[in-house]
Amino acid sequence: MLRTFRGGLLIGLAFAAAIAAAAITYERYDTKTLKRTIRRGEVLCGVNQGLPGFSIPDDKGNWTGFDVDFCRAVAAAIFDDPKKIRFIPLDANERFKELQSRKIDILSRNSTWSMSRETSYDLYFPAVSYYDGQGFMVRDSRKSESALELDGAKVCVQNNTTTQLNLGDYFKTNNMKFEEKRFDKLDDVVKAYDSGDCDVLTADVSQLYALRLRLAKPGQSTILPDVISKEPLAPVVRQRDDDWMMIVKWTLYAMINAEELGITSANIDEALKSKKPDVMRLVGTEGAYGEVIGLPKDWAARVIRHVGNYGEVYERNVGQGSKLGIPRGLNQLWSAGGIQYAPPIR
Ligand SMILES: N[C@@H](CCC(=O)N[C@@H](CS)C(=O)NCC(=O)O)C(=O)O
Repeated sequence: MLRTFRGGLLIGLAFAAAIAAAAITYERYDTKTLKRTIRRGEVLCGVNQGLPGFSIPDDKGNWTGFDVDFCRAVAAAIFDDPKKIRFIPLDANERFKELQSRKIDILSRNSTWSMSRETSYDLYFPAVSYYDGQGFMVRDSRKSESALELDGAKVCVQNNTTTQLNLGDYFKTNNMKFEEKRFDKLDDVVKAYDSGDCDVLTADVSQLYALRLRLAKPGQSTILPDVISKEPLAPVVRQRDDDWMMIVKWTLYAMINAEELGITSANIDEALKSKKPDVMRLVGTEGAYGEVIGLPKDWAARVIRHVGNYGEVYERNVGQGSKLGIPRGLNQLWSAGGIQYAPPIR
């Protein structure tokens, strides 16, 4: 009798310990980002400290750029107000740790989606916002036409980036030598190239367009046509907060679907009156797709009204009409020759 009682007690204790351990494990993960964001009244968005076209503050501290607009879109979906956001500038080294430690809730900072970044920091890249690749910028006086002519060159690169890793791979694969000049700060990379300490600056091609604008004589440097890597740039969130991840993922997909359906910030009011089923599902006049992810029915209409569709955001910040002038390329919709492809809202 006593033995059965003791046995029961032990099983009970083991159970309690298992439940406590599970609770502690659970605590390690943040599952309440949306709740905290609503309570706080603003989205915490980690961005690049200063990359024209992607994220850059003006003298008054107003941020603009492609990555900035994506966070504004998330704020618009949640609050119907793209200004309910705080931008937190982060360098290449600290970005993933700061997301993991909850200093920010979305990282929208020209970050390449890779397997080890997801696994090492318990992070998740919900969808690709910009298909990029690594390239090289050289001074015209060098008269190089291809990256294969860079044997023996001095190459400037930033630390803690996929860029630095690809650089070594590329020269090794092509049996070429190079002298690597590594810097922690992007400013130092640009300065070293501008002062002639390096022959070549390597970065994601989109960044080369942005960085060229910062040179003393932008007209005297060329971006070579070679693209040596895949750099799928994506927003980043913490793992195991699926509700938050779904909001970030579907905000981007709503913007891409809106472009495909021809809905823009200028015609959103007409779209709200449309009787086309796919338009109605997107803008929320049919179904309750937003509600399932913790948002109101018109979440996507809010995004399109305040920030615009994917193409509008691309063109305004980095497209042919902007200072950067980057052709749409891979980031064109799949239906127009690119690979931007959003699953349907239905
Ligand atoms: N997409 C690459 C490169 C991203 C990156 O951080 N690039 C550097 C320049 S090569 C940058 O933007 N630096 C700005 C800074 O650290 O302030 C990655 O995710 O590692």
